[in-house]
Amino acid sequence: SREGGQLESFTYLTYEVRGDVAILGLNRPKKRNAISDAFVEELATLIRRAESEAKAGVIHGHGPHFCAGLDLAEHVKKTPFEGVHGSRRWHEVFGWIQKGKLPWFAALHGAVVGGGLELASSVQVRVADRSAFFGLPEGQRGIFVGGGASVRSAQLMGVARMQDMMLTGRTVDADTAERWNIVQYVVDEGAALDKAVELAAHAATNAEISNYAIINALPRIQDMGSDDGLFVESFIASFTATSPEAEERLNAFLNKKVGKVARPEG
Ligand code: 1HE
Repeated sequence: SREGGQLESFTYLTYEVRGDVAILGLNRPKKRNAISDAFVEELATLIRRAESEAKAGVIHGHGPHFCAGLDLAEHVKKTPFEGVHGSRRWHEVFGWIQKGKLPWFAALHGAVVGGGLELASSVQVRVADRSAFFGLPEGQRGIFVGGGASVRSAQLMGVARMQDMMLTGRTVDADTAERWNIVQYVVDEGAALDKAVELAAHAATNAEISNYAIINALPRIQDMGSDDGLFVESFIASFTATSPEAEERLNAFLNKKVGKVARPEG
């Protein structure tokens, strides 16, 4: 069995599969997990690997922070056109997280800033511990967001809050981030990874086709007009409901072989 699978260390990341959950650890703690081009390529490889070996994924950071964003040392050496390609590659790879095969969960602590917030904005569910803080310092660095924040982070928190963060350098703590819809869970310091793995393990037990629709249809439907969105919803609803797996799962419920919907905890 894959229970307690082996932790593998690569140059920038660690990789482990626990049960049906792949766990990717950003592991460049001396540079606060700053993301270079080579880092993005290793992330790309491990996302693809996770898709073939697991049913859900978790991303977390080793060391004192989740992620300090773009590797600024590398950024200064680029031509404008190389910069465009670099940003487009972030979009492509983060796009595999946002609209790929697996549901992804982020466990956040310490700094979640710049490109780190962009990476966190790509997953479906974010868990922050109380040490987490969020910021978009691009304005002070003379740059702009390039890893998808204009779309994904803005959709989470709204444009006004994002402009406040970018213009004034405002950083927000975990509780404010929850209020602002940047994260969905706030837990005690040090508890984010376990919580994210627990949530991912649950998501891994959903029907794969339902997860695929949740991951891929919902963000696309948000980009459509309401009438188009509802039309597409009906086709996805029917396609999933008539699958053999749905029949099995629906019968299991009707025959009282599986649990009911649980009341919320606490
Ligand atoms: C880095 C980076 C980095 C740290 N690129 N090297 N991101 C930022 O503007 C955030 C910049 N970083 C920070 O504000 C702080 O490092 C932190 C608040 C995240 C952490 O502070 P701390 O005190 O724990 O660490 P530190 O001492 O500042 O950093 C340790 C080392 O990491 C140090 O290098 P050293 O050689 O002196 O040991 C730092 O220079 C290095 N380091 N962050 C390169 N980001 C696709 S577009 C996305 C646009 C962006 O992401 S812009 C935001 C970039």
